[in-house]
Amino acid sequence: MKIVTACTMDCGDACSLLVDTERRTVRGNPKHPFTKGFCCKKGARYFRRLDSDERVVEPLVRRGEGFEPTDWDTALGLIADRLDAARRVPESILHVHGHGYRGILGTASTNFFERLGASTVYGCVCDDTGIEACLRDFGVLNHNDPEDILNSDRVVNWGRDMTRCSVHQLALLKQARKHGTEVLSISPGGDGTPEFSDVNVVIRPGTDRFLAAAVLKLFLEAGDLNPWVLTRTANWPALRGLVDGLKFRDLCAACDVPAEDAEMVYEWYAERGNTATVVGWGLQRHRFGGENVRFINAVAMVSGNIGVRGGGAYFNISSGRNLGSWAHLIEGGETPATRRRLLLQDLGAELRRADPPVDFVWIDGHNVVNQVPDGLAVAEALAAPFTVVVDGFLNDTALCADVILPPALMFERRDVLGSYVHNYVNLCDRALPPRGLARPDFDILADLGSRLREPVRLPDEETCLREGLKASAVSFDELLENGFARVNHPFVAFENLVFGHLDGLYRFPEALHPEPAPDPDFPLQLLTVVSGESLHSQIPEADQRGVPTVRIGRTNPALGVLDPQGDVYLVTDLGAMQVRVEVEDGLHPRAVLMRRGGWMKYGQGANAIIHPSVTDMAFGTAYYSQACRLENRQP
Ligand SMILES: Nc1nc2c(c(=O)[nH]1)NC1C(S)=C(S)[C@@H](COP(=O)(O)OP(=O)(O)OC[C@H]3O[C@@H](n4cnc5c(=O)[nH]c(N)nc54)[C@H](O)[C@@H]3O)O[C@H]1N2
Ligand SMILES: Nc1nc2c(c(=O)[nH]1)N[C@H]1C(S)=C(S)[C@@H](COP(=O)(O)OP(=O)(O)OC[C@H]3O[C@@H](n4cnc5c(=O)[nH]c(N)nc54)[C@H](O)[C@@H]3O)O[C@H]1N2
Ligand SMILES: [Mo]
Repeated sequence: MKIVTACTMDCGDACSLLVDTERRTVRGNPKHPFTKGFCCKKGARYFRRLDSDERVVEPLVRRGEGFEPTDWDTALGLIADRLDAARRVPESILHVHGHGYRGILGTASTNFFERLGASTVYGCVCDDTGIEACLRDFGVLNHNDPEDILNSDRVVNWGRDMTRCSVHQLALLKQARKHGTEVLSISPGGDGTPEFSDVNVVIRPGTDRFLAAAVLKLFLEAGDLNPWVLTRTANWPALRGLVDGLKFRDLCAACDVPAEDAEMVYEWYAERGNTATVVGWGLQRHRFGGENVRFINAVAMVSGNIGVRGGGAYFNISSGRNLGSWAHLIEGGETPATRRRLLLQDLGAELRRADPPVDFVWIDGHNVVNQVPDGLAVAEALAAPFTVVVDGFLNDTALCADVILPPALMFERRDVLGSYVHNYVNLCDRALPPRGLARPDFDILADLGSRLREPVRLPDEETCLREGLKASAVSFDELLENGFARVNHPFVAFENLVFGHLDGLYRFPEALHPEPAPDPDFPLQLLTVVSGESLHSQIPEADQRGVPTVRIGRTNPALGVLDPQGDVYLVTDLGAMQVRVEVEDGLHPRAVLMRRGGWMKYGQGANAIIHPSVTDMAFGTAYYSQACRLENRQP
């Protein structure tokens, strides 16, 4: 049978998919205007995950160092007793939820634990730094329709590796190029951007704000700025004053971009016609990631490319903007006015010092031990509380659990979800029964809630879906029929230069922070970038054997003393791991590139040696500011 469903993985392409349940194949829905009949490798191979021998398909309870299978009644009975005891001090409960699965029903655990008054986490491992930067500039999160890239004369892509993170944006860009759109990409190199770019500019990691400021400097010097654009901004004199006081050569030196290249970027923005700006997620995973995004947005604005067809600045939209909440329909429990919040990026230390202590932890959709910095500290801290992990695989987080509950995975449950790139809402229909004893997260919580001494009752699934769709007036019945629905938003964001701030004006950044000087003991920078093969840590275990690979450029100073063929260790202030080194052209000399997601249990998880540190905005994670070195000697 062929069923129209959708991908619930944390990826902006959010594809509508056709699943053939007999042949166990997946392809893109040809009727979906964004998916256009094809899907990426991680979607196409999803049956490998569903049918994997490694999958957990029955509840497991800890017995000493290992786990024993049990039935749902026993598992949920045990959990309900622990939760009832912990409810006496609601803060002693901690809920940690990632975006391992998305959707309207996917918010169930968040809504459930909010009702219990549980502690939660703050801080972000993904895109909040860039979002906060865009909110400060535009006053609201929005961008042109992704299809508008077809109207661009030029695209300046600041570090988005679409060959891996978004093959559907890549397809649009390729289509645009066929009709003459030119693409310039800026990145530390070693990625897939040359595949779709006419020109590549190599930049020192973390320093895009200086290149953007250099371009602004050239705009100021050229002098023919659009007065209408400037009247639509609240603080142009502040930015002009700041840039006036900076020297073009110093700015180029700060980002290691040759003056000719910075002039070229300026020309791409200054020439006749419209230039779209794409802002990748990588450049906001740095200490001054927010400022990087703000200066890039400022170039798009000053060059007159905001609010116009073929222009715009694409960071992302909110995947929840077309969906509403159903939390108010829950019965029982009481949402408190404030909740205790622990900093996600430093969860190990936060758990250790929590007062009152955390006694009960529920983790779902998040391989938190593997994906947040200093993961080993998180693993260690999870030993004390009673920990429930809802996950289908024995990954680094599940191994810390007292009870592991097997969730139904995508295609085995129903949900509805949006995208952080496009404006379609997709139905993720149930194509298959859950494998083994697995159950949808929503069911698990509904069952658990009804077992509590003071029950917490979830509405039925369809009520939640219908409630969630009210926000965008999408009809549930249309969704059932077509598998997707378009939610209308203006094709061009910020037309007439009206922004989301109360006064309707745009805001420029007013400070440019210097990049911290490199530490002589750790002169390189570790970039743990996405992999095209899988989503984050959702990697088959068989693919994780052996020593992980890092890539460095031919001009990397480590090569002066390093024998790349010998045993090599990647060393940070937090520890060391063995790696294999590949040397290639075009990488910035400071960059050490590693594809993220490998598990610590196989000696692969880089977050074991990445220090907790926050970015300049919204408590994002400065993963890519991690200083490191490579050496042959085991430290
Ligand atoms: N070093 C480093 N680390 C990073 C980053 C980085 O740049 N560098 N960036 C990060 C980014 S961008 C992000 S978004 C985060 C991602 O961090 P995570 O959200 O932890 O991402 P995943 O590794 O995909 O883990 C999701 C988990 O959800 C599980 N899952 C899948 N479907 C379901 C379901 O239906 N129900 C339940 N209960 N579980 C399910 C999967 O099996 C998987 O174990 O990590 C970040 N970590
Ligand atoms: N296949 C696949 N697709 C995914 C995901 C996945 O895990 N696998 N994850 C999804 C999620 S949650 C996210 S957040 C996105 C992430 O998608 P990406 O934007 O690709 O994010 P990153 O992997 O963090 O960033 C990698 C890119 O940023 C560049 N970069 C790093 N530092 C800098 C810098 O300082 N300046 C510039 N100009 N460039 C820099 C790198 O060269 C690389 O090309 O992908 C989504 N899509
Ligand atoms: Mo992310």
